[in-house]
Amino acid sequence: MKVVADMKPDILLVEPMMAPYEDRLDELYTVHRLFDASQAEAIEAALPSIRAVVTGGGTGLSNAWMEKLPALGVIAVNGVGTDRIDLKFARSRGIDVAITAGVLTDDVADLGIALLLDLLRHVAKGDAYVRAGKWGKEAFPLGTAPKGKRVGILGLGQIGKAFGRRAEAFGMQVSYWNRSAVTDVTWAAAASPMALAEDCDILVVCIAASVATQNIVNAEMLKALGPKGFVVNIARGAVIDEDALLAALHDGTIAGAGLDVFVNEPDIREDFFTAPNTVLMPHQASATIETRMAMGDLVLANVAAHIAGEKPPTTIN
Ligand code: 8YV
Repeated sequence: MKVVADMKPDILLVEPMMAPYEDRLDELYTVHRLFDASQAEAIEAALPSIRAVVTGGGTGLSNAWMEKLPALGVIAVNGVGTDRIDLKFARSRGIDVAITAGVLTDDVADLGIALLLDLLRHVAKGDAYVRAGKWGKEAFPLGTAPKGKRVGILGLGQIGKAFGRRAEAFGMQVSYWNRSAVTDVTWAAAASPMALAEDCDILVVCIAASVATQNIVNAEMLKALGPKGFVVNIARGAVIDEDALLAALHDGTIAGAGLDVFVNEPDIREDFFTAPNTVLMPHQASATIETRMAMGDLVLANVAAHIAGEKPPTTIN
């Protein structure tokens, strides 16, 4: 006789989620954890019956994996980025790709502001200075006021707009460049990414990663930004030419950078560790309890809808 547990649908969890959401997945499904090496054999055996994949925005799912999963009907992304998923290929196999649309916008914009303020006001540097017992013994550098500075937002989607609204509250001047026309803002639109870099003090990268936007921030743009200019990246590492960025940071072509994302996470280039005036975060922009819960709810809803034979509510392909 079959036990009930065996009748639960099989799903593949590519990277960990908040514990209550993993618990809920375990209640409803037989969860195969790709990040748990001890499960490798069991996953191999379960490949034909896996009906849903839960993955992160930065991790996605390769075509090779989709081909290994004949029963796969939904990829539920715990994030909004789909740059690591071939959406057309998924569609051609009848696989819905669903994201956590709308719920992480504010937190990602907030982290962008945190990075910007840190660059200008030296929070991380001040913390290290105090802990090292240097207060009163060594001079601490003056900061730079955000008020009146020009922020150039590359990619004016939901996150870019949320960042712009926040920057305005700090008295900053906002301009942007976006691939398509944006009609619901009054900020100045730059004619090109290069024109944006030429006319701003802080270049804030919010653009979605794709083949078209890979390395869109290149050596020429960093040169145009100049030795007083900063870069903040809350999008994806791949939208900036990392060789050019590291060179520009180390040789003073730009003043510094606040980075939440990198090309090869988590094994990022060691040159970042010694880059001057640079604040590094381990890809945390959406990582608040509140937002990860809202994201978890959407992931659960998307998987449940597919298993129930319905369209996952935030399908995008
Ligand atoms: C998450 C993200 O950190 O939304 C995205 O695309 O990269 C982030 O929100 C990631 O999806 C969690 O794995």
